[in-house]
Amino acid sequence: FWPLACTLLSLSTFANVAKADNPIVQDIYTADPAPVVYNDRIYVFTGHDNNGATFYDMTDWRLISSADAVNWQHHGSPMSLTTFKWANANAWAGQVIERNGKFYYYAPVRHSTGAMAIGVAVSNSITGPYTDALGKPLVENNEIDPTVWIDDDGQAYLYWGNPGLYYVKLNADMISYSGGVNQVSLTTAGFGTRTGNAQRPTTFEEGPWLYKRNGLYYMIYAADCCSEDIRYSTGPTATGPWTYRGVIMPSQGRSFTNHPGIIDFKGNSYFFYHNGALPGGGGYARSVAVESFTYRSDGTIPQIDMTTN
Ligand code: FUB
Repeated sequence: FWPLACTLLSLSTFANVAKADNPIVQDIYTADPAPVVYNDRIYVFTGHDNNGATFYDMTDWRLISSADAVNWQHHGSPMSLTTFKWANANAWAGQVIERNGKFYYYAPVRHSTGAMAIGVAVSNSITGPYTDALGKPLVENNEIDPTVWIDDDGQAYLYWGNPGLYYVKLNADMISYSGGVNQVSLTTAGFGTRTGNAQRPTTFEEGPWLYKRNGLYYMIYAADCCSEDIRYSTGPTATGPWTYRGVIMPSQGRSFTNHPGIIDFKGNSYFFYHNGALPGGGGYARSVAVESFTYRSDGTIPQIDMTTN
């Protein structure tokens, strides 16, 4: 591994948003950031766009970490498509969570039968290597983009989706669930109104990111494809009901997708996303970036613009 120096710059035109030196990985294309705080470090799991790709023909995931959100250490590849013997393509947007000293990596891949499915891999170390926990999909309904959250009462939730939004209540073992698959009713009150797409009347597209902060549950997501922006909804419980809150990051830059991840770390809040900012960048050559921001006093999130460079 080697460190990549990034420098926080002065406040931007938005008084509560600070700019970092982006993208935070500059030697390869990365996408779909999933940050997690562990042992006083931010670990960011990412997808990996291959050079010259003309689709999301991704074959491994990458991991970087930082103690200060400025200097990033590269950890290589903690997991690849070959981890899931039953999968044959599409190492897409995953997320890792720790429970009782083990790390669980939820990732969407294409089952060799043809449908997208979500696998779960496990490791004793956050940096991996991760091994398939089940030898088969955890859930399979041809949808993607898992996000995982453990509530204060110990109940873990796994959401995922495009074009729907679904969740299961994970058991304490984190590799099974009870109660079946639940589909969230995508109402315009909950997820905003999209125009010009009769099949998708709300703005929700994909890439959900669930968390709780100061008693409020947040569902952040890529919206209004294509090009995507990032929007969010909030609710009083991990299963809603959800209230639409608006746009966080407008559609900007050369990637027509975006994918959110939000954490608090050492007194600051960080918004991770991707764009096409590296040379040669675009829809299938994306780059992970980060902006720090401050929640408003009512818990709402200000508009955050991409670093343009
Ligand atoms: O990286 C492949 C797909 O593109 C992800 O699953 C989506 O969220 C979009 O970013």
